Amino acid sequence: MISKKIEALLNQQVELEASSSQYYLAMASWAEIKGYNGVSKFLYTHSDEERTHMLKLINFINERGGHGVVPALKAPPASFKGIQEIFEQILKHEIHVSTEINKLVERCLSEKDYTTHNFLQWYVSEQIEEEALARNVLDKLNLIGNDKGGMYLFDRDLETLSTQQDKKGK
Ligand code: OFO
Repeated sequence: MISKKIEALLNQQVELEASSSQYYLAMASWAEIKGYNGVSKFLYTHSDEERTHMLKLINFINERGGHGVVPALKAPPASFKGIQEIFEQILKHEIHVSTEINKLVERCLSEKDYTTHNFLQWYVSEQIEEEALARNVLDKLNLIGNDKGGMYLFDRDLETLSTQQDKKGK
């Protein structure tokens, strides 16, 4: 059984994962209409992953005697300045998500809720990966600069990356 406080905090995390999914979905759709097929595929996959993160939380809350609540969400932005800006926003967003996960972990320790603490370890590792991935993509974009040919190859690379993510089946 989880405490009311932990249940509320986990539900806040449900909302954050759901809004991450919507955010990346908006980015994917924008990239698609701008002709960045690889980037958009990568972002669609990323959006799906975030939905999985949300579902995992809902299922856990329910298993532990709470109620995973489906949240109302604010609309994400519809357009973006460019690909660089998108990945900068992703990195910023993921750093924020990591901070929230860490707060939750701390709270579990102070309440001696070791079961939820254990469950959250998956998210702790996932955040390390997500931040590293965003940094890695930004490094590539910085190398490319304004080179159009480089951007074409980058877009193709991201398509491959999204297929790998798909296979990982998160
Ligand atoms: Fe759910 O990992 Fe990103 O936000």
